[in-house]
Amino acid sequence: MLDLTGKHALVTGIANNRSIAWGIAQQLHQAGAELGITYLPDEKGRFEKKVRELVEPLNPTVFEPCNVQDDAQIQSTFETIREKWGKLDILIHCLAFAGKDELSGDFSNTSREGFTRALDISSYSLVSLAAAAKPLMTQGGSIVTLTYLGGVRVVPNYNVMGIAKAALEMNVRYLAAELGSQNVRVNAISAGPIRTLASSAVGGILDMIRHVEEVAPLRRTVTQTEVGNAATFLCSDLSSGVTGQVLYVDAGYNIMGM
Ligand code: NAD
Ligand code: 0WE
Repeated sequence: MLDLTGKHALVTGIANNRSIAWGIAQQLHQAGAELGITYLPDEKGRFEKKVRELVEPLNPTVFEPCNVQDDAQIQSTFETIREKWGKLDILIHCLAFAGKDELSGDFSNTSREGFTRALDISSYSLVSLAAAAKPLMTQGGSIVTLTYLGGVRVVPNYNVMGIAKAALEMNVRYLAAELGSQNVRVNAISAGPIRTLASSAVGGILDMIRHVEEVAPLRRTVTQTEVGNAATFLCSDLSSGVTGQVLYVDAGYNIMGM
Protein backbone atom coordinates (compact mmCIF):
# COMPACT_ATOMS: atom_id res chain seq x y z
CA MET A 1 0.00 0.00 0.00
CA LEU A 2 0.98 3.60 -0.41
CA ASP A 3 1.86 4.10 3.23
CA LEU A 4 5.13 5.73 4.25
CA THR A 5 4.58 5.48 8.00
CA GLY A 6 7.90 4.89 9.77
CA LYS A 7 9.89 6.08 6.74
CA HIS A 8 12.45 8.88 7.06
CA ALA A 9 12.57 11.24 4.07
CA LEU A 10 15.08 14.01 3.34
CA VAL A 11 13.75 16.68 0.98
CA THR A 12 16.09 19.20 -0.68
CA GLY A 13 15.15 22.17 -2.86
CA ILE A 14 12.33 23.98 -1.02
CA ALA A 15 12.64 27.74 -1.63
CA ASN A 16 9.00 28.82 -1.28
CA ASN A 17 5.40 27.63 -1.54
CA ARG A 18 5.69 27.25 -5.33
CA SER A 19 8.72 24.93 -5.22
CA ILE A 20 8.19 21.47 -6.68
CA ALA A 21 9.99 20.18 -3.56
CA TRP A 22 7.24 21.76 -1.44
CA GLY A 23 4.61 19.79 -3.40
CA ILE A 24 6.62 16.62 -2.85
CA ALA A 25 7.17 17.29 0.89
CA GLN A 26 3.44 17.82 1.43
CA GLN A 27 2.48 14.56 -0.30
CA LEU A 28 5.20 12.55 1.53
CA HIS A 29 3.93 14.01 4.81
CA GLN A 30 0.36 13.09 3.94
CA ALA A 31 1.50 9.50 3.27
CA GLY A 32 2.92 9.40 6.82
CA ALA A 33 6.66 9.94 6.26
CA GLU A 34 8.81 11.70 8.86
CA LEU A 35 10.49 14.62 7.13
CA GLY A 36 13.91 16.24 7.08
CA ILE A 37 14.29 19.50 5.17
CA THR A 38 17.41 21.17 3.81
CA TYR A 39 17.60 24.73 2.49
CA LEU A 40 20.18 26.84 0.68
CA PRO A 41 21.63 29.17 3.34
CA ASP A 42 22.23 32.86 2.60
CA GLU A 43 24.15 35.46 4.63
CA LYS A 44 21.14 37.21 6.12
CA GLY A 45 19.31 33.98 7.01
CA ARG A 46 16.19 35.18 5.17
CA PHE A 47 15.84 31.90 3.29
CA GLU A 48 16.15 29.91 6.50
CA LYS A 49 13.35 31.87 8.21
CA LYS A 50 11.06 31.65 5.17
CA VAL A 51 11.52 27.92 4.66
CA ARG A 52 11.31 27.21 8.41
CA GLU A 53 7.93 28.96 8.67
CA LEU A 54 6.64 27.27 5.52
CA VAL A 55 7.52 23.71 6.55
CA GLU A 56 6.50 24.03 10.22
CA PRO A 57 3.07 22.37 9.67
CA LEU A 58 4.86 19.26 8.34
CA ASN A 59 6.75 18.88 11.67
CA PRO A 60 10.22 18.19 10.22
CA THR A 61 12.53 16.52 12.75
CA VAL A 62 15.65 17.49 10.78
CA PHE A 63 16.15 21.03 9.42
CA GLU A 64 19.61 21.74 8.05
CA PRO A 65 21.44 24.21 5.79
CA CYS A 66 22.87 22.42 2.76
CA ASN A 67 24.56 24.21 -0.10
CA VAL A 68 25.42 21.28 -2.37
CA GLN A 69 28.57 23.07 -3.57
CA ASP A 70 29.99 22.66 -0.05
CA ASP A 71 31.10 19.11 0.90
CA ALA A 72 31.23 20.08 4.60
CA GLN A 73 27.54 21.06 4.61
CA ILE A 74 26.57 17.78 2.92
CA GLN A 75 28.62 15.82 5.46
CA SER A 76 27.12 17.69 8.39
CA THR A 77 23.54 17.22 7.08
CA PHE A 78 23.97 13.44 6.89
CA GLU A 79 25.79 13.34 10.23
CA THR A 80 22.69 14.96 11.77
CA ILE A 81 20.48 12.35 10.08
CA ARG A 82 22.67 9.54 11.43
CA GLU A 83 22.43 10.95 14.97
CA LYS A 84 18.69 11.73 14.93
CA TRP A 85 17.26 8.97 12.73
CA GLY A 86 19.96 6.28 12.52
CA LYS A 87 18.84 5.45 8.97
CA LEU A 88 17.42 7.07 5.84
CA ASP A 89 14.72 5.65 3.52
CA ILE A 90 13.98 8.44 1.04
CA LEU A 91 16.09 11.16 -0.59
CA ILE A 92 14.47 13.83 -2.76
CA HIS A 93 16.88 15.78 -4.98
CA CYS A 94 14.96 18.78 -6.29
CA LEU A 95 17.44 21.53 -7.09
CA ALA A 96 19.17 23.08 -10.07
CA PHE A 97 21.05 26.24 -10.92
CA ALA A 98 22.68 27.87 -13.92
CA GLY A 99 23.79 31.49 -14.24
CA LYS A 100 21.15 33.70 -15.84
CA ASP A 101 23.56 34.58 -18.68
CA GLU A 102 23.76 30.90 -19.53
CA LEU A 103 19.98 30.56 -20.01
CA SER A 104 19.60 32.76 -23.07
CA GLY A 105 21.42 33.46 -26.29
CA ASP A 106 23.78 31.18 -28.18
CA PHE A 107 24.57 27.91 -26.43
CA SER A 108 28.11 28.09 -27.87
CA ASN A 109 28.71 31.18 -25.70
CA THR A 110 28.52 29.05 -22.54
CA SER A 111 31.61 29.82 -20.44
CA ARG A 112 33.77 27.16 -18.83
CA GLU A 113 32.82 28.55 -15.39
CA GLY A 114 29.11 28.63 -16.26
CA PHE A 115 29.20 25.08 -17.59
CA THR A 116 31.09 23.80 -14.56
CA ARG A 117 28.81 25.51 -12.05
CA ALA A 118 25.58 24.33 -13.73
CA LEU A 119 26.84 20.74 -13.90
CA ASP A 120 28.19 20.87 -10.33
CA ILE A 121 24.98 22.12 -8.69
CA SER A 122 22.42 20.48 -10.99
CA SER A 123 24.04 17.11 -11.73
CA TYR A 124 27.07 16.22 -9.60
CA SER A 125 25.08 17.05 -6.45
CA LEU A 126 22.96 13.92 -6.98
CA VAL A 127 26.14 11.81 -6.89
CA SER A 128 27.46 13.46 -3.73
CA LEU A 129 24.10 13.27 -1.91
CA ALA A 130 23.62 9.63 -2.95
CA ALA A 131 27.12 8.79 -1.70
CA ALA A 132 26.33 10.36 1.67
CA ALA A 133 22.92 8.63 1.82
CA LYS A 134 24.26 5.18 0.82
CA PRO A 135 25.60 4.07 4.24
CA LEU A 136 22.37 5.25 5.90
CA MET A 137 20.02 3.40 3.54
CA THR A 138 20.48 0.13 5.42
CA GLN A 139 16.92 -1.15 4.91
CA GLY A 140 16.70 -0.31 1.23
CA GLY A 141 15.56 3.06 0.00
CA SER A 142 14.37 5.32 -2.77
CA ILE A 143 16.14 8.28 -4.36
CA VAL A 144 14.15 10.61 -6.63
CA THR A 145 15.44 13.54 -8.67
CA LEU A 146 13.72 16.08 -10.92
CA THR A 147 14.59 16.43 -14.59
CA TYR A 148 13.18 18.14 -17.67
CA LEU A 149 12.63 17.31 -21.36
CA GLY A 150 15.37 19.83 -22.24
CA GLY A 151 17.83 17.10 -21.18
CA VAL A 152 16.83 14.84 -24.08
CA ARG A 153 15.61 17.32 -26.71
CA VAL A 154 16.56 20.88 -27.57
CA VAL A 155 14.38 23.45 -25.80
CA PRO A 156 15.25 27.05 -26.78
CA ASN A 157 17.30 28.84 -24.08
CA TYR A 158 17.48 25.84 -21.73
CA ASN A 159 21.04 25.58 -23.03
CA VAL A 160 23.59 24.38 -20.45
CA MET A 161 20.77 23.16 -18.17
CA GLY A 162 19.94 20.64 -20.91
CA ILE A 163 23.44 19.23 -20.69
CA ALA A 164 23.17 19.17 -16.89
CA LYS A 165 19.86 17.25 -17.09
CA ALA A 166 21.27 14.77 -19.63
CA ALA A 167 24.13 14.10 -17.20
CA LEU A 168 21.65 13.92 -14.31
CA GLU A 169 19.55 11.26 -16.09
CA MET A 170 22.69 9.21 -16.73
CA ASN A 171 23.66 9.62 -13.06
CA VAL A 172 20.31 8.04 -12.23
CA ARG A 173 21.14 4.95 -14.30
CA TYR A 174 24.67 4.47 -12.93
CA LEU A 175 23.50 5.02 -9.36
CA ALA A 176 20.56 2.63 -9.87
CA ALA A 177 22.95 -0.06 -11.14
CA GLU A 178 25.27 0.39 -8.15
CA LEU A 179 22.71 0.74 -5.38
CA GLY A 180 20.27 -1.92 -6.58
CA SER A 181 22.13 -4.67 -4.71
CA GLN A 182 21.27 -2.93 -1.41
CA ASN A 183 17.64 -2.49 -2.55
CA VAL A 184 18.03 1.25 -3.06
CA ARG A 185 16.10 2.42 -6.11
CA VAL A 186 16.99 5.56 -8.06
CA ASN A 187 14.56 7.27 -10.44
CA ALA A 188 13.87 10.65 -12.03
CA ILE A 189 10.62 12.50 -12.64
CA SER A 190 10.60 14.56 -15.82
CA ALA A 191 8.11 17.32 -15.02
CA GLY A 192 6.45 19.59 -17.56
CA PRO A 193 6.92 23.36 -17.12
CA ILE A 194 5.51 24.71 -13.85
CA ARG A 195 5.64 28.31 -12.59
CA THR A 196 8.18 28.34 -9.75
CA LEU A 197 10.88 30.71 -8.49
CA ALA A 198 13.40 29.16 -10.89
CA SER A 199 11.14 29.00 -13.96
CA SER A 200 9.59 32.46 -13.43
CA ALA A 201 13.05 34.00 -13.74
CA VAL A 202 13.17 32.61 -17.27
CA GLY A 203 12.01 34.85 -20.12
CA GLY A 204 9.12 33.37 -22.09
CA ILE A 205 8.03 30.77 -19.54
CA LEU A 206 4.39 31.91 -19.84
CA ASP A 207 4.49 31.38 -23.61
CA MET A 208 5.92 27.91 -23.04
CA ILE A 209 3.14 27.09 -20.59
CA ARG A 210 0.52 28.33 -23.07
CA HIS A 211 2.09 26.13 -25.78
CA VAL A 212 1.89 23.06 -23.50
CA GLU A 213 -1.75 23.87 -22.74
CA GLU A 214 -2.48 23.75 -26.48
CA VAL A 215 -0.41 20.71 -27.45
CA ALA A 216 -0.21 18.30 -24.48
CA PRO A 217 -2.67 15.37 -24.63
CA LEU A 218 -4.29 16.55 -21.38
CA ARG A 219 -4.42 20.16 -22.73
CA ARG A 220 -2.93 21.59 -19.53
CA THR A 221 0.24 21.78 -17.47
CA VAL A 222 0.88 19.74 -14.34
CA THR A 223 0.84 20.86 -10.71
CA GLN A 224 3.36 20.54 -7.90
CA THR A 225 0.87 18.18 -6.20
CA GLU A 226 0.79 15.87 -9.22
CA VAL A 227 4.59 15.71 -9.21
CA GLY A 228 4.42 15.12 -5.43
CA ASN A 229 2.04 12.21 -5.91
CA ALA A 230 4.31 10.62 -8.54
CA ALA A 231 7.30 11.06 -6.21
CA THR A 232 5.34 9.45 -3.36
CA PHE A 233 4.61 6.47 -5.64
CA LEU A 234 8.32 6.17 -6.51
CA CYS A 235 9.14 6.27 -2.77
CA SER A 236 6.57 3.63 -1.82
CA ASP A 237 6.53 -0.15 -2.13
CA LEU A 238 3.97 0.23 -4.95
CA SER A 239 6.98 0.93 -7.22
CA SER A 240 9.21 -1.81 -5.74
CA GLY A 241 10.16 -3.14 -9.20
CA VAL A 242 11.01 0.25 -10.70
CA THR A 243 14.56 1.63 -10.79
CA GLY A 244 16.79 3.60 -13.16
CA GLN A 245 13.75 5.13 -14.87
CA VAL A 246 12.63 8.55 -16.00
CA LEU A 247 8.90 8.96 -15.31
CA TYR A 248 7.27 11.73 -17.35
CA VAL A 249 4.78 13.79 -15.36
CA ASP A 250 4.05 16.30 -18.10
CA ALA A 251 0.39 15.84 -19.14
CA GLY A 252 1.76 13.66 -21.97
CA TYR A 253 3.54 16.50 -23.78
CA ASN A 254 6.68 14.46 -24.59
CA ILE A 255 4.88 11.97 -26.87
CA MET A 256 3.81 14.62 -29.38
CA GLY A 257 5.71 15.18 -32.63
CA MET A 258 3.79 18.30 -33.70
P1 NAD B 1 12.77 26.32 -7.15
O1 NAD B 1 13.47 27.61 -7.42
O2 NAD B 1 11.60 26.38 -6.26
O3 NAD B 1 13.78 25.23 -6.62
C1 NAD B 1 15.14 25.22 -6.97
C2 NAD B 1 15.90 24.98 -5.67
O4 NAD B 1 17.28 24.80 -5.91
C3 NAD B 1 15.76 26.13 -4.67
O5 NAD B 1 15.18 25.67 -3.48
C4 NAD B 1 17.20 26.56 -4.45
O6 NAD B 1 17.45 26.97 -3.13
C5 NAD B 1 17.94 25.28 -4.77
N1 NAD B 1 19.36 25.46 -5.01
C6 NAD B 1 19.96 26.21 -5.98
N2 NAD B 1 21.30 26.16 -5.83
C7 NAD B 1 21.55 25.37 -4.75
C8 NAD B 1 22.72 24.94 -4.06
N3 NAD B 1 23.96 25.32 -4.48
N4 NAD B 1 22.61 24.12 -3.00
C9 NAD B 1 21.39 23.74 -2.56
N5 NAD B 1 20.24 24.11 -3.14
C10 NAD B 1 20.31 24.91 -4.22
O7 NAD B 1 12.36 25.76 -8.61
P2 NAD B 1 11.72 24.37 -9.08
O8 NAD B 1 11.15 24.66 -10.41
O9 NAD B 1 10.84 23.81 -8.02
O10 NAD B 1 13.00 23.43 -9.28
C11 NAD B 1 13.19 22.20 -8.63
C12 NAD B 1 13.69 21.13 -9.59
O11 NAD B 1 12.68 20.84 -10.54
C13 NAD B 1 14.94 21.52 -10.38
O12 NAD B 1 15.77 20.38 -10.52
C14 NAD B 1 14.36 21.86 -11.75
O13 NAD B 1 15.31 21.70 -12.77
C15 NAD B 1 13.27 20.83 -11.82
N6 NAD B 1 12.22 21.07 -12.83
C16 NAD B 1 11.52 22.23 -12.84
C17 NAD B 1 10.52 22.44 -13.78
C18 NAD B 1 9.74 23.73 -13.83
O14 NAD B 1 9.16 24.04 -14.86
N7 NAD B 1 9.63 24.47 -12.75
C19 NAD B 1 10.25 21.44 -14.73
C20 NAD B 1 11.00 20.26 -14.70
C21 NAD B 1 11.98 20.08 -13.74
O1 0WE C 1 15.02 23.37 -14.69
C1 0WE C 1 14.36 24.37 -14.81
C2 0WE C 1 14.80 25.68 -14.20
C3 0WE C 1 16.29 25.74 -14.09
C4 0WE C 1 16.92 27.05 -13.71
C5 0WE C 1 16.29 28.29 -13.78
C6 0WE C 1 17.00 29.43 -13.43
C7 0WE C 1 16.41 30.81 -13.55
C8 0WE C 1 17.09 31.81 -12.63
C9 0WE C 1 18.22 27.00 -13.32
N1 0WE C 1 18.92 28.10 -13.00
C10 0WE C 1 18.34 29.31 -13.03
N2 0WE C 1 19.08 30.40 -12.71
C11 0WE C 1 18.56 31.64 -12.57
O2 0WE C 1 19.30 32.63 -12.34
N3 0WE C 1 13.20 24.30 -15.54
C12 0WE C 1 12.85 23.06 -16.18
C13 0WE C 1 12.31 25.46 -15.77
C14 0WE C 1 12.73 26.06 -17.06
O3 0WE C 1 13.83 26.83 -17.14
C15 0WE C 1 13.99 27.18 -18.47
C16 0WE C 1 12.95 26.63 -19.22
C17 0WE C 1 12.15 25.89 -18.32
C18 0WE C 1 10.94 25.09 -18.65
C19 0WE C 1 14.98 27.95 -19.07
C20 0WE C 1 14.91 28.21 -20.44
C21 0WE C 1 13.90 27.65 -21.19
C22 0WE C 1 12.90 26.86 -20.59
